[in-house]
Amino acid sequence: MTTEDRTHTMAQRWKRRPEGSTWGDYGADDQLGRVNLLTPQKVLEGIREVQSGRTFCLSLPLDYPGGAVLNPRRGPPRLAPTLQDGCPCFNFPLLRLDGQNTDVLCDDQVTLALQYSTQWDAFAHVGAFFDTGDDGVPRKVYYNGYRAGTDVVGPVDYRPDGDVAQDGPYGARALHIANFAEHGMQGRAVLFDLKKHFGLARRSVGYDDLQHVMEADGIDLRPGDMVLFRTGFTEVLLRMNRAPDKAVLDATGCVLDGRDQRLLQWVDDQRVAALIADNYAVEGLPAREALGRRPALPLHQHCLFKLGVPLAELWWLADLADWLAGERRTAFLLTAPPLRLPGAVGSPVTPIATV
Ligand code: UVW
Repeated sequence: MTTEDRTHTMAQRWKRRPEGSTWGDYGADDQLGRVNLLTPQKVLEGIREVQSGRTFCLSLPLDYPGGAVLNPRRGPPRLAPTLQDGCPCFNFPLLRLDGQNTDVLCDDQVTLALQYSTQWDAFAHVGAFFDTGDDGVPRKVYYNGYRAGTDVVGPVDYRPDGDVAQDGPYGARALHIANFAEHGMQGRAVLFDLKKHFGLARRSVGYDDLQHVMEADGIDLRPGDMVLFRTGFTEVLLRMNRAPDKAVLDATGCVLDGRDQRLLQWVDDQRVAALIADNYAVEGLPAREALGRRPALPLHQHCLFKLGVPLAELWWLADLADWLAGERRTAFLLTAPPLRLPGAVGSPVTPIATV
């Protein structure tokens, strides 16, 4: 693409970008944001952190949390056999197809809320109203000015003067999760053990707290690192055995304070490639009260909409965090590709930490 083409495309999508955003910094049509910092050099940096070759699975079983308590929109996965000529293909004797066959076959499918359990958020997960045209008209847009309705398409165009049905196919045509899969979510990562420092009671964590943990644990945070926060949330959740107690969970573990401007600036200044937590939403929801028009999900808006920093939630970090603490280490190689599922705005993930 020539410079002229880029300018043209950028001019079409936005004239004005949100203050403090990275829009355009990685190219007019960029869909990766700070994931661009996961370069081959960053992968090598991650590999240089590997000393023992031991691996840790950082996923919950995907049928956790159980029920639809954390988010009523998201129910547990439903597995079912595929059908072979109308018959459930589970323990299906292939001799039904040919009397000489000796095979027995199982084949299944799943209905899965993509953000039910251990997950990545794509940039198309959270957008905002913003005056990209610099003409006083707020438009529904996503990272780098990609638009609701053309780039991110749902069945309904929600307008102030009435809802209008839209034609499919539905899904994100830009900023979908497959972008991260294709790039490869691999590189150097560091872990902040908030549970170790602040305990298991609910606590809103801001910039000062993160500075304290960095200094206390000697965390060597570098540009392009993926940053993980262990809060202990999924440890309490796992013990609930798929019957989560919302009142207990609402009082459990640290959450980032998305209204702390110094914390938001820190995420930008440190040039992190991703923010990952073992809790639900990474940030505290509902967020602290704030006057006037403001995002309900301030950290989501800062990361997914402005900076292009992916968020990840409900990871299983206990085993890794305990091992790292025992070794007085905080850095490791993280390999965490989402599903290469075009159109999706989130994805389950089975991340592997290699130490
Ligand atoms: C919300 O809808 C709050 O989503 P997330 O799982 O990213 O917190």
